[in-house]
Amino acid sequence: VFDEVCETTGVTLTRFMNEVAMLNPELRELTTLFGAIDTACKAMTNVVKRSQLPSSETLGYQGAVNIQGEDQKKLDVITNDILKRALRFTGRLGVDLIGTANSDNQEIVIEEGEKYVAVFDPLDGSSNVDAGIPTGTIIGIYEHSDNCEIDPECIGDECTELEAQCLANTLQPGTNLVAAAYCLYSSSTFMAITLGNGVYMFCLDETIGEFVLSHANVKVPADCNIYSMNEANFDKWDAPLKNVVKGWREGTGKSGERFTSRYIGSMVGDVHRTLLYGGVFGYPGDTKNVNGKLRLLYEGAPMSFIMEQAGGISSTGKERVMEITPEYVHQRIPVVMGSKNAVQEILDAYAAE
Ligand code: P6P
Repeated sequence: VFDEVCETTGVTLTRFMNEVAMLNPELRELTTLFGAIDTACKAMTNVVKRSQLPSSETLGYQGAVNIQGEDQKKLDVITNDILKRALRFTGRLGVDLIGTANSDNQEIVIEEGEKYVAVFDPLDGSSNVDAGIPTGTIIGIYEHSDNCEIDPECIGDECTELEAQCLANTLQPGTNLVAAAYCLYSSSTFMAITLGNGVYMFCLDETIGEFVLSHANVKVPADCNIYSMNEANFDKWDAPLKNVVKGWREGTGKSGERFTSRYIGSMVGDVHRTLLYGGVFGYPGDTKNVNGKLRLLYEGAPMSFIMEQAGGISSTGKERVMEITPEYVHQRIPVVMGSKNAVQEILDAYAAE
């Protein structure tokens, strides 16, 4: 189905989604959501690229901290609002839009009876944006597991318990994802999507204001000698991982070749490069942070869905990331993902310990 759509060049995201919906009527509601994501990513790339201009209103910090205690940047809040507004007005969402930029009293939007719930990280890697380093938006879309009976007007504490019930509709494993996407704000603006039938990448052509198909049915190379991790944590990693990375550095690993290290410190950029060039991106657990740093629900699971759909592997080192059910919205998870033969070296090392 998707290959038929991709036979010609110059396929825009809009046309791609319309043709997918024509060929798969059951995906029609889902493709409507991507119209909103398309618009939101165009708006966000503009905001991000203009954010460093002296005249920009988006410089600096909001003066608050998010639920992880990280300083909130004005850009975090603005991109969160852009995405929520775009998704909300599709009328296709059933529960809340869990953005990391919110504080813990998450605003809940209920459109009864609709089919989907979106989780997202509106501007992942935002601490890099002041240096012009790539950042991105990560989105996961689940089917609404059951209707949340909650008063949309509720505020403050009385929501807390109800909110937990509502959020339970988002506490689903990655295997329940029906779609995932990321937007990458870099030298080009990319959008990568999967609806469970391969990964399709689109590049923003600013002369026409459209995302144009650039890579159809992406397949991550099975082998590639690149590893992408924050090596400042090396001494705190597990022994199996340390041994594999040492082998890669010395050229004594399975491939017998020396690996090179590439790390942007922005997940969307590192994963995008891994999808196209191959290699292994990871944020493993360590003695200080046993679950690493990446959040399962709106970083680990959606990016794992995309990586697996491209023929890669995504694991905690011991189990498939997509099979883990979050216990709470901001749960963190160790992740190693990428070229299946290289990631398999890590999995074999853990299995042998
Ligand atoms: P470190 C960004 O804050 C982020 O969540 C990911 O985008 C990125 O991969 C990771 O943290 C970088 O963390 O500790 O290497 O700076």
